[in-house]
Amino acid sequence: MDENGAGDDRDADPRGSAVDPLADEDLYRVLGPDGAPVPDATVPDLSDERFHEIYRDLVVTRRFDERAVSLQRQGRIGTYAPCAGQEGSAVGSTYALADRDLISYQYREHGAVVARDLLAEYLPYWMGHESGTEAIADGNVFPLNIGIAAHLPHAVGAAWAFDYRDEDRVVAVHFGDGATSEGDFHEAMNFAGVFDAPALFCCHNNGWAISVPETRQSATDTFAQKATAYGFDGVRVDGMDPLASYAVTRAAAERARGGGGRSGSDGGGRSGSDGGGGPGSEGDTGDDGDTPRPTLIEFVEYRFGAHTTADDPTAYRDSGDVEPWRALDPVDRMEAFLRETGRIDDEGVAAIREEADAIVADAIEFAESVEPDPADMFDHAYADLPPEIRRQRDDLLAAIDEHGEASFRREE
Ligand SMILES: Cc1ncc(C[n+]2csc(CCOP(=O)(O)OP(=O)(O)O)c2C)c(N)n1
Ligand SMILES: [Mg+2]
Repeated sequence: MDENGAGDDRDADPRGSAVDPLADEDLYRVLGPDGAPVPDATVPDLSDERFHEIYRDLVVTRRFDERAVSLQRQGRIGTYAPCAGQEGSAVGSTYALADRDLISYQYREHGAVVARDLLAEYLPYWMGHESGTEAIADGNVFPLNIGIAAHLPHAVGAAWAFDYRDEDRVVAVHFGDGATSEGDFHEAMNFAGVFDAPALFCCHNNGWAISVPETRQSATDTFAQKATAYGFDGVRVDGMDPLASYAVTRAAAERARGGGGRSGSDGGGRSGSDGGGGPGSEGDTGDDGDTPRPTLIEFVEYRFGAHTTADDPTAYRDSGDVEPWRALDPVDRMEAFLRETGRIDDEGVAAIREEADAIVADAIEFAESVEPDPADMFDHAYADLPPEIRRQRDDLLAAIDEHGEASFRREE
């Protein structure tokens, strides 16, 4: 250890990533970099229609991302967190859940919202309308969370409540590598382990927490192994492989439902399960039987773009750092898989791209048609407004009455 308490490995290349994307054999994979199944891969047993839907949602998420960055540059949405490179884990994992399962995400897993078919409802949030986060709740998606890891205890509480009420629902809570350094992460993990909460801890190790590389985030070899300290399994998967992400999430969801005992799902889980053993799990705790158990899933992936539209990644990483990861592009790999297995041709790809463009264009048109209501900012946080907040709301409404709504709108 040096005087900063860091080991040699982490000091050697503080800007580099600990993972060689092409060589890391500890990762659970279904698809190789070229999209062909790796030797001995278990390809999830899904219908052709389901494979096409996964591919379409990957393309929609990528297109949404490009357009969202562009909209931000035009001043049509606020600060945005790009997800290019990370679509495979968000989309693949959501397809492994039932529609009744709850998703609690950080702020970058837009693919999960796309896979729940809530893009139009969601986009208004990024335009400053609270109605955008309210609407996705109807699709069992919690509002996004900016306070790093603060949503994890809430998500575990929800999971525990589902178990307590004997509801067959699990919670997938998404967060980043940086979030694992927060106390909330450890408290949530401990609680879930002790109380058998049906929670899936989906850690997106994208190499960076803004400018802090994963090598400076933790002294452990992997993020998955942190689960051992809390008495449940950790799984490490190629998060840029949508089918591997599907498979490990599916297995973790089965475990959270109590093995085979209480499984059975609708929505994304319609097809056959890949078993409850947890492909590639580290620190197997030997949990069998009907007790719901949580799982920590480390999705190893890479953020192609900036942390947010307010960030300049060239200040802390070289563009050459990104290149090796582009070989694992989740959208390209899924397309190559479909082509290679005869499930899609040029015409099919063109049709899906056209459909994706239309879905995103419609979502933008819908979001831009939402009329802002200044009083919205007081809604949705409380079932009943506390007196002080109600007073502020009444004051605002009185001022609008007196001066006119236009006085409260920004000049375009
Ligand atoms: C409690 C808290 N501390 C600091 C921040 C500032 N912050 C915003 S994003 C971020 C990095 C999070 O990194 P990670 O969890 O890896 O997620 P990623 O952005 O890579 O998806 C930080 C430190 C915050 N939002 N909340
Ligand atoms: Mg990160």
